[in-house]
Amino acid sequence: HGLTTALPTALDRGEFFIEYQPLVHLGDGSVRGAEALVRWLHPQHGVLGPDRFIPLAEHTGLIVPLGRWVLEQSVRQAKEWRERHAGTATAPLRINVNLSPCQLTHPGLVQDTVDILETAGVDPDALCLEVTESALIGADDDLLKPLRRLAEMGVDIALDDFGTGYSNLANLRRLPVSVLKLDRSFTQSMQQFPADPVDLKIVDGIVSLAHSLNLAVTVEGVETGAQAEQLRILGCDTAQGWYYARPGPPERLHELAMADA
Ligand code: G
Ligand code: G
Ligand code: MN
Ligand code: NA
Repeated sequence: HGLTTALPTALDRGEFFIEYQPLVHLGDGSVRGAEALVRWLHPQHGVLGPDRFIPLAEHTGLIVPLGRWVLEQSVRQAKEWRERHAGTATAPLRINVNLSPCQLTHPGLVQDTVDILETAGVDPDALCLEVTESALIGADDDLLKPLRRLAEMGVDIALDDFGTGYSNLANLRRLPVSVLKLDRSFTQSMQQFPADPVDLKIVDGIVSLAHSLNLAVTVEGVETGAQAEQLRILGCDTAQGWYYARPGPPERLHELAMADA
């Protein structure tokens, strides 16, 4: 349909933009960074979320230049926040960027990432690349090699939507990941206070395993204070969700970060 024909030129027409959703330290509530979430301002259909066009971009190969653009914009944005916050009590903000499976197999990934960080003058440890658990299931060494090189440089790799795939937990130690992003479904199970004891035990077990492997745990989809509090008690490190803020423009993220500095 219409999206298919408009997508290939949308990047050149400057129709994509990025919203940023804060990542909050559960221990003290401070903003530590943001996840970059791409949107398409379509001339007829208005703002479209990634679910409407990322699958299409993957199918047509546009995801490679689009993903590179998102990475470049996000890294430059992180640089700007860091400069503005220099000399304040705000922790240096970090930026999370989603990688689609097609980008993982694209040979330019490592060099593009290095170039983008160097050009912007941003430390690799300011960047976290999110890869879904399903993209890494059964991953062979060829697929993991670029991620390993990025991890060695200091880029964090997060396993996104963790717990939705067929997690072979023993497989985790083989992956060059340093962050688990627990899927929203775990957060939803913390709606009641106190949550179902079995759900609490499951999350408790995942957090213990993650920490024993030196992985940080980020929780997604936090919508209430009760969820935040239970996830904090369970030892989760970082949270993201509407309870803190919806995805929004970069200026909003700056304000949220300054508010608790
Ligand atoms: O807010 P939300 O509807 O924006 O995001 C929906 C999904 O789109 C999420 O699973 C997220 O991982 C994905 N997504 C958002 N931005 C990007 C991006 O820049 N690249 C890729 N590959 N996926 C993205
Ligand atoms: O990459 P990923 O699928 O995790 O992207 C995050 C997705 O979750 C985006 O679509 C974002 O808009 C959505 N999201 C972020 N916070 C919340 C929340 O608190 N509740 C719900 N239901 N969705 C959220
Ligand atoms: Mn994500
Ligand atoms: Na996710």
